Amino acid sequence: MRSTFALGLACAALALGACASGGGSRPRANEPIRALMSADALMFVSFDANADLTVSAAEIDAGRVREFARADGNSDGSLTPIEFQNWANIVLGGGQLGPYRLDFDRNVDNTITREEFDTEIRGRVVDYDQDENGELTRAEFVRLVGQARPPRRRLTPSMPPSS
Ligand SMILES: [Ca+2]
Ligand SMILES: [Ca+2]
Ligand SMILES: [Ca+2]
Ligand SMILES: [Ca+2]
Repeated sequence: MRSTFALGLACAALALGACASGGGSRPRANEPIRALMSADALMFVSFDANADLTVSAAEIDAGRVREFARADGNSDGSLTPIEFQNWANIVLGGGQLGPYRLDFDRNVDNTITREEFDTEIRGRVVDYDQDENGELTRAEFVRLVGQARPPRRRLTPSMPPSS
């Protein structure tokens, strides 16, 4: 699922420069550098409460709690598809870019539990945190086209073991 997500991003908005149709791998002079950003970067950047341009582990924890509360419109502790969509519209700039609902709802029961939400956010932090210092800097959100790092394997405790 995440590989198709990354492929989709290659041509999605927020890519810097046009998504060339040629697909040539060698950049030419004057060709804009193409980079990928996922809409979750918009959210993570907003977590930087003290505006030091680094999102610390504590800021990530606080932001995760805040965003779940924001998304959970009826405060029942889980997110329906409509609640998720409303949240994505305002926090992720609409539903066109990822992360998508099923990135969170790993057991596909149409409910995003708090655990599923936390697991996905934590996993995304790990994916971004290139230097593994637990903090996110802006450079860590940018991946050049063709150099996207494969997502690391992560534990998804809410998923049943695959048979
Ligand atoms: Ca900060
Ligand atoms: Ca709810
Ligand atoms: Ca679920
Ligand atoms: Ca880092």
